Amino acid sequence: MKFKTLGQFIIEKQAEFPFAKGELSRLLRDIGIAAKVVNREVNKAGLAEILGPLGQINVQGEEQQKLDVLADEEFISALKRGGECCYVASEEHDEGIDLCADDTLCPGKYIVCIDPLDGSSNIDVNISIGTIFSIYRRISPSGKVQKEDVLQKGLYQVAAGYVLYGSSTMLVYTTGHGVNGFTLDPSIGEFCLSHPMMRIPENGKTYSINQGNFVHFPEPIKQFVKYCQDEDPESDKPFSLRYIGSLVADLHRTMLKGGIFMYPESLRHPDGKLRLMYECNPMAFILEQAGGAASTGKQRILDIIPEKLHQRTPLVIGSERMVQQVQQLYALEK
Ligand code: AHM
Ligand code: MG
Repeated sequence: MKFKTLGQFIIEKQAEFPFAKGELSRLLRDIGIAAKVVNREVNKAGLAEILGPLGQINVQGEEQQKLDVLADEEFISALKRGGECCYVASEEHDEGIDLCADDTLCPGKYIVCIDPLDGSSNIDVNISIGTIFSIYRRISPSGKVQKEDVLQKGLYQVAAGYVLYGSSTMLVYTTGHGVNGFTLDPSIGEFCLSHPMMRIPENGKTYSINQGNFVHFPEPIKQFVKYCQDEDPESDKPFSLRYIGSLVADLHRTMLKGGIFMYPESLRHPDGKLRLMYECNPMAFILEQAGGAASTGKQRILDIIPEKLHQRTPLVIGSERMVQQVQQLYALEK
C-alpha cells in the first residue's frame, strides 16, 4: 500500500517513546474508529431518514439534530469501551460523564472534551460538518474525577484533533509534535496519511467571519474587517471573504491556505459564541502546532483558565501575522 494508515502511524509514533504504555495511542485509535462509524452515518443521512431535528433542545438552547445525538452516543460508547478515558465532557451534555464513577480502580487516566458534531445546522443542506476533540491527562491519581482534572488550561492538552466530514473525510490531530492529516479511503475503510506535518502559511489573503453581525462587532474587529476590504494592490487587497459557518471546515481551509477566522464578542454574544473546551482550545492547539496563532484578541486562547465546561470565548485564529494585526488593534484600544 502506498500510504501509511492512521493505525500504523500511531504505532510508529508510540515506538518513539519507549516508556509510553500505549494508552494515548489506544485512545486515539478508538476515536478514529468511532469517527468512521459517524462518517458512515453522515454519508447516508439523506437516505436513512435520520436527517432533521430530533425535537430536543441541548444545553446551549439549540435544537439537537438526530445526527448530533448519534455522533454523541457513538463517541461516548467508543471511549467507554476503550477503557483509557475516565471522563467525557460533551457539548451535547449539561454535565460531564464520569466513566469511573462506579469503579475506584478505573484505569483510564484521560479526560476527553468533545463536540461530537459541530456545525450541525449545516446537515440539512449537505454542507461539511465536523467532530472536534481535546484530550487531557487527569491530575488526581485515581478515584472520582475532580473539577481541576477537567478544567485545565488548553496549554495542558496532550492531544487534540478534528474530523472533517467533507467532500472527503479527514482526521487531523496533534499530540504536540506537529499536525498530521489523514484522509479516509472508503474503498479500504482506513484513514491514510495524506497531509504529514501540516503548516499554515504565515500570512494569508482570506478572512472568515459572519459579516452579517458587523454592526455588533467590537471596534478592533470592525477596523480589521475594513482593512481586509481596502484596495491595496501591493498587499493584494481587498482580501477574499470565505465563511462556511462550520468551524472545522472554515479552520481546515484556513490552515491549508492561510488566512484568519474570527468569531468575536459582540453585544449579542458578550463572550462570543464558540466554546472554549470543545472548540477553541483544541483548534488553538492544532493551529499553534501548525505554526499559526489563536487569541481572544486580548489573550492567547491556550492560557485561559476555564471556569466552567460550557464556557464561551471570542476567537481570532489563523495565520500568525494576521492574528497579530488583530491583537495590535485591540491593544491600541486600551
Ligand atoms: P454548533 O456547535 O451549535 O454547531 O455551533 C458552532 C458553529 C460553528 O461551527 C461555526 O463556526 C459557528 O457556529 C457559526 O455561527 P454563526 O451561524 O453565528 O455564524
Ligand atoms: Mg459546536
